[in-house]
Amino acid sequence: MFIDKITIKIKGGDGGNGCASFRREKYVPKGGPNGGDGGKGGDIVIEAVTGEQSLIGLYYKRHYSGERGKHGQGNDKHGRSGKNVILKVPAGTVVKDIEKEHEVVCDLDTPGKRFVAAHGGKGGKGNKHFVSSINRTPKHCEEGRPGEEKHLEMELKTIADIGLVGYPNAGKSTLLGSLSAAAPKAAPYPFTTLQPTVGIVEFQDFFRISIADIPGLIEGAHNNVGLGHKFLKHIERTKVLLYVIDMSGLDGRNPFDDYISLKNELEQYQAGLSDRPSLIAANKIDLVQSSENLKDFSERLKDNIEIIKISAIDSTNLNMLLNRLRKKLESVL
Ligand SMILES: Nc1nc2c(ncn2[C@@H]2O[C@H](COP(=O)(O)OP(=O)(O)OP(=O)(O)O)[C@@H](O)[C@H]2O)c(=O)[nH]1
Ligand SMILES: [Mg+2]
Repeated sequence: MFIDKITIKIKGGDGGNGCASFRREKYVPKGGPNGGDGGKGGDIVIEAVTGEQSLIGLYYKRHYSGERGKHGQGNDKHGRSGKNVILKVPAGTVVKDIEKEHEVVCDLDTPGKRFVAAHGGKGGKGNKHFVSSINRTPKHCEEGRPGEEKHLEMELKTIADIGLVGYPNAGKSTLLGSLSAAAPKAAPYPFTTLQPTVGIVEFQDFFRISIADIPGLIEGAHNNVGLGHKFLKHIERTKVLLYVIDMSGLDGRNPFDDYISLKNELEQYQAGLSDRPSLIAANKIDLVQSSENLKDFSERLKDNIEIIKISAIDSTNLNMLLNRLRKKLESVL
């Protein structure tokens, strides 16, 4: 199951209570107060990690509490602090506070980034802190403070260098499979891909690019036709778009119309998205129908955008495609 949006409730651990006690020892009259402080409650920490591509890890359990701080004890013994709880989420998760009108609290956009989402409460002070010139035997001590409580929404917006955009069956997953070690499912029917997948390509000089494959888009996606718009958030944060166009037209559509309506869908989703640096992969060039269609496509294309003809299945021109993608990416880094 792929989960890219969930809400959770979290609470930092309560602080432990301070202690009121007095030193009682043989031959030490009026030993004075010696109540220890309570320990601090555990924090709830949210951390971005690699290797996760979904929020499924938080799907079944939605409430988290930090451990309570231990109470202070006599003999100046401080209570131990409560343990922190660390929630691991995929890099790219945006955390919002539901009670503050969905204000963004943290964008965990890089692996390793972490933040304290709910602080544990402070421990209460023991009675020895309340000694004064007029009160040498304070019986007062503090209670621990309660931990912070938050109601959070977490939304995963994949972060990748390149986003693949295309109609169902255009060959996006086949392409990602041929380019990278990722093994996304590819099959001759539309909507094979139901969740985004990120693959990594490493060049000989160890330069790496990440490529996100998302479910196919069709005209009207912004009105929730097909799988709708909801996956477009996973290309929103890519730097370069690669339109993957099926040049064979065997699915009964004209490749140029496909390109125009894809651009239109992107624009409907977010104004300006279709202006992002882009390339076109004219796919399925191994099929006979493709050459004629590509000619027609190139003639009608008015945008200043480079077309690279490829066959994802035969790996034709994929090195050239990768080099062009890299150049494009380096021009925006
Ligand atoms: N002849 C030919 N077939 C291809 C090529 N690339 C992909 N295909 C075939 O096209 C079909 C669809 O490929 P997918 O990679 O699943 O397409 P997709 O764009 O990921 O489709 P969705 O996930 O449904 O959006 C599969 O049967 C592939 O084998 C190609 O270069 N040439
Ligand atoms: Mg696919």
